[in-house]
Amino acid sequence: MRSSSVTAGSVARCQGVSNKISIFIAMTLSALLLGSVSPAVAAEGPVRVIRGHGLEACPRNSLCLYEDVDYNGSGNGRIWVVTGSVHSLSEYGGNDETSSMYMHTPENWRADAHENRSGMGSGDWVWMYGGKKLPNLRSVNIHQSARDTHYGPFNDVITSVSWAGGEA
Ligand SMILES: [Ca+2]
Repeated sequence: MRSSSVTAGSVARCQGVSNKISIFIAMTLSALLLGSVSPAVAAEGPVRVIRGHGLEACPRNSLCLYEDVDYNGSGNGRIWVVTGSVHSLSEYGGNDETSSMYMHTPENWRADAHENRSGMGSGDWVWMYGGKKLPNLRSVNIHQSARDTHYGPFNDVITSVSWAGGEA
């Protein structure tokens, strides 16, 4: 009688423990799924928007488009972190906003920031290479193309990015 009640108690305890383990596993799995799915989706897009200032705010292997001059100064302005070609920054609230840029990549990486939609056959662009810094697009006048449509400062005109990237 005594031994059977002990056995029953042990079984009950074991079931309790196994239930707790099941719940723990379920919670861990959902945490892992949530944790892995969200960043993976975000990483697939060519642009993500962060806030901050300074060159150090720009993640490695990306082109950073700052909404204000001097890499947003000391403010908490928007930074469009570009890691691939983007046809229109307006999808990310970033059309005609960029006032300074930093290409935080290895030296041999390339990207072009266009005043119009890339591939539309018109407009000027700024050629960026790894390490290139442009603190103030108000003082940048660029006429690299025979099809220039813009003759003023290159401030607040960038619409798209053609990303060539490179080997890390
Ligand atoms: Ca701006």
